Amino acid sequence: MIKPDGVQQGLVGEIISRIERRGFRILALKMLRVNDEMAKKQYAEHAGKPFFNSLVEFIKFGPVVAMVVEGEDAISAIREMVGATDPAKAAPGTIRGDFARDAHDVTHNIVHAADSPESAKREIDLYFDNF
Ligand code: FUP
Repeated sequence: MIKPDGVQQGLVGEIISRIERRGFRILALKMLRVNDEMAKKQYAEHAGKPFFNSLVEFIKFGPVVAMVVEGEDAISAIREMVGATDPAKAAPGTIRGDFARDAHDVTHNIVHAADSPESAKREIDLYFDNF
């Protein structure tokens, strides 16, 4: 998912290009506004943590681009392309390392990528009908 800050910074094309150039196939893609219910489901594993409310508010503040991506080792490879959660620690060449370096906190980190087949399925079900 390209988060609201990524969309606002005009990075939609750049991020999609990086994914395609690495040989992954985009099977579905959609721009949408995440509502409160979706946001809380997406981040259910973080419920109760100190940053949960700001994370939910952040993902709702503007349109996002949700994608279903397919390819060899897609989950680990895409997470490697995304970079460390904290933009200040993300390596150069990663999406966060290249574009989120001046983010003022960890929440503003441009992209989200599922971290397991289970979370990928849950998130696909959340954002795409009848995929
Ligand atoms: P990631 O999988 O890299 O997106 O990171 P996590 O699943 O650990 O965290 C989900 C989101 O919570 C991150 F994108 C940013 C946010 N977060 C904070 O805002 N503060 C924290 O201390 C940790 C994570």
